[in-house]
Amino acid sequence: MITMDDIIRDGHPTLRNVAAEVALPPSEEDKKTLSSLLEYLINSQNPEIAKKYGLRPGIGLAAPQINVSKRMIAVHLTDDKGALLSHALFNPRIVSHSVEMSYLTTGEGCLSVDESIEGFVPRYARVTIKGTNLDGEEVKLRLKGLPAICFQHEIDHLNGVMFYDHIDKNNPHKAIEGAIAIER
Ligand code: K1U
Ligand code: NI
Repeated sequence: MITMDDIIRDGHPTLRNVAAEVALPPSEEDKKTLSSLLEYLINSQNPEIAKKYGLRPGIGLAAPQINVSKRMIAVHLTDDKGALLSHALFNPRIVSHSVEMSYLTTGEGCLSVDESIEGFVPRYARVTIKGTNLDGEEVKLRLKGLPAICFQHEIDHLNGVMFYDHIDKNNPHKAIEGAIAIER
């Protein structure tokens, strides 16, 4: 199982690399890696397991964060209607997005960044994502709200981009014109 010792931190060069496409059908090793990303999220959201192993709770995780520079991500969260959204994807991509933007009023965190970095992170308000799941099926997801933001944060990791790259350095809490403010 993945623990915080396996998660590389800001400054590690892998976090700035563009990750490689996963050859499909995936190898058993790639499937194991992707399953372990999702398993981390599930474990980290279980208070007893998180305490026992010192896991920081997460709603998303990308393979580069465990020093595997391949295009794989997992997301595990409940949406604003209380529905569980749990996905592990190979080669996820944004196939379309809104012009409208959104941001979390509390900003974003990252399991690879130990300190808190304040500021608004502009994200597309709505995205359509395509990718391949652990059963080898192509999935298409239409997302908004926190799930849309979380997928964009994870896909950024595959491209060597960190959430704070998007924050206005001179004015981190500058209003994002026309964007939807999401409270959580
Ligand atoms: O990719 C990562 O480093 C994980 C990160 C993902 C993320 C955070 C904020 C916005 C978008 C994506 C986290 O999961 S940080 C922890 C977190 O946000 C959270 C954890 C438990 C419950 C609710 C939120
Ligand atoms: Ni992150």
